[in-house]
Amino acid sequence: MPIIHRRPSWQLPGLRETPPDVLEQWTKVNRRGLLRSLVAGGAAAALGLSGEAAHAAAALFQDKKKADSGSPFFPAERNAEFRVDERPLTDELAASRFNNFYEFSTGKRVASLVKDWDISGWKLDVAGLVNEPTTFDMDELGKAFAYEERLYRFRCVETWAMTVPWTGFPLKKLMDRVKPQAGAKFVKFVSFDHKKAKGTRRATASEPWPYVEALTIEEASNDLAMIVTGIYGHPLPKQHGAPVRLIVPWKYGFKSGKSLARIEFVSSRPATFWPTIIPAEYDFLANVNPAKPHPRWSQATEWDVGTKARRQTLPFNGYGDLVASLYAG
Ligand SMILES: Nc1nc2c(c(=O)[nH]1)N[C@H]1C(S)=C(S)[C@@H](COP(=O)(O)O)O[C@H]1N2
Ligand SMILES: [Mo]
Repeated sequence: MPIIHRRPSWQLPGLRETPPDVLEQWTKVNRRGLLRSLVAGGAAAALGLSGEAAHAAAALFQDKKKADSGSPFFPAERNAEFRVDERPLTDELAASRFNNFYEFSTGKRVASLVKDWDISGWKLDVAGLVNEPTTFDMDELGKAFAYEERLYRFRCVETWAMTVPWTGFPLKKLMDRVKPQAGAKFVKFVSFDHKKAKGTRRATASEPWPYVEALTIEEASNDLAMIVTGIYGHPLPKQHGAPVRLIVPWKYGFKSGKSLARIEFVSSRPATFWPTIIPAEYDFLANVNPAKPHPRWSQATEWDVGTKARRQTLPFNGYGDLVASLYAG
């Protein structure tokens, strides 16, 4: 059975953007089990696919195949409260081929560098000033929290943006479970040990690994802040921060730490990765704000990694209704 029939069409935005002729050919190839030859290029020519289209179809199919075998927790039901009406969904393949993940690269082609990175047996520690510190493996996480899917805007400080469906659950639900103590004022998100991103790049001495980000306890309690284990209806591909990451959609993307090893409740504001390296350029709050230029570029507009179209940047990335009150003081 062709995999495109196994899910409702809204869960396959990448496919919807794929030209129908390419999709049709891809489906045929998949059905006949000829994908390997397609990748090798021989069949692509025979089928009349351009090299680029064949490559794109093959890459997307590979991602989906891995994901499909992945997890009993996917796909999760879409939470219809989180609508994004003014812009299109970003093409899945485009989003998964343009990533920031400094443990692996200072460039965007992370997808090709994560192949040998083994994330099996991953554990997430939730610790610090909480009454019930807990370590979750990914199976326990899925059993402990009902996953839902939310369509969110996502905006990098570098001006690129995307609109993608994330799967996971509100951070607040994790907090309710581990029970932060009165002294917990900040939540610290610690990514995996960067030395495990082997064979990729040499870190410079100025980089304060591991990657650390943090929120105030009030920000962390906001319903929008999400612990994310999936994207486009399947488990996160490694380049998107598998197997578990944070998503804070009203802040610039660097606040949304990837591949988390530890979430820690602390009493004072932790030093975080980018503000430590370049304090003049990256502040702790990092709320999306078109009126506040980065010292080296304007933030008034942004461009979509799928369509490349430019549009106005929205204050709080379009989430002002839900979060502006956090910053009233
Ligand atoms: N551990 C870690 N988390 C990280 C980063 C990183 O380099 N390392 N980059 C951040 C930045 S700058 C952005 S824009 C987003 C990118 O997420 P994406 O590649 O899934 O779109 O991840 C954020 N989280
Ligand atoms: Mo970013």
